[in-house]
Amino acid sequence: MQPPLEFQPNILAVNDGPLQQVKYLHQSRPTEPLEALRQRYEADGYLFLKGVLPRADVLKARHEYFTMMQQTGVLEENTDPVQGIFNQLKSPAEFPGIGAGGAGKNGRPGGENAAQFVDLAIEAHYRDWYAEEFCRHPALLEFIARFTGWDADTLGLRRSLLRNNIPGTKPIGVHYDQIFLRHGEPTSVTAWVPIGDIKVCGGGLIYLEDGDPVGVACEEDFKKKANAAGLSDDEAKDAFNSNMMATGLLSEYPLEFARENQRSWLVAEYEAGDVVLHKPHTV
Ligand SMILES: O=C(O)CCC(=O)C(=O)O
Ligand SMILES: [Fe+2]
Repeated sequence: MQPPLEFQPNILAVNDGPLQQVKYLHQSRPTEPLEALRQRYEADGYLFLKGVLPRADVLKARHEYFTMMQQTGVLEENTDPVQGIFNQLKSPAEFPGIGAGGAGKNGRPGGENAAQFVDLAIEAHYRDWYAEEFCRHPALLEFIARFTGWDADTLGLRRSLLRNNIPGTKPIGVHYDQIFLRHGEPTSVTAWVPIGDIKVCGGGLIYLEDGDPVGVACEEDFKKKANAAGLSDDEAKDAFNSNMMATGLLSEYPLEFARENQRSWLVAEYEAGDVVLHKPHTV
């Protein structure tokens, strides 16, 4: 187990080393026939859709976010907030990403120096430009309603995370989302939405190739262990139960995890307006 790497801007690396053997996510268009899109989602465990949201609407959310965070000194001086350029004169330790395991259980990482940044980053989740306009964007809801066939019954879960890692901070580790949603049936769809353009090395989400069966097998394993240990139903549903890691993660070491499961990590360059949908057990 290695300590986290020094951040190098043009190297695609995870917690335990540079990623070799990466592959790219398959791209889809929201205008393709729904049946083809559904089949691809089932087969791959994800659907990477180009241009679902109007670019201007995504950049508006980005502008609002960075305008709000500017007072913490996170941005390089005399730059436009929408660019989101990190102030290299500052220590990254002052700006820990929310829920990246700093204090476990999506706690408040980083101590006193980081308090203002973390408090504002949490506050951002409750602002209308995020909770209403961005998370409930009509183009997203409309696509999901058609894609799933849920139509008018489509509901947005209130739990949503505005991930905010700056260069070199700790990302969330290897996981599938159902681990955090285990009180419900595994029928939800996650939409992962980049709030801006992200280069391949820029920290966008990476997926395990054919990861859904791996997540399903992990969940089965958790269930077996819970039974064997005599946990009650309620205890077994807790994402942080005694058989799991304190953070609810499968691993902090993506290279090792991919090797053990004999799969590659899938990466992509993302643009504002893109959306990736994925299944509840997709890793
Ligand atoms: O904490 C949660 O509810 C979900 C976190 C998560 O799945 C993520 O950030 O990718
Ligand atoms: Fe997730």
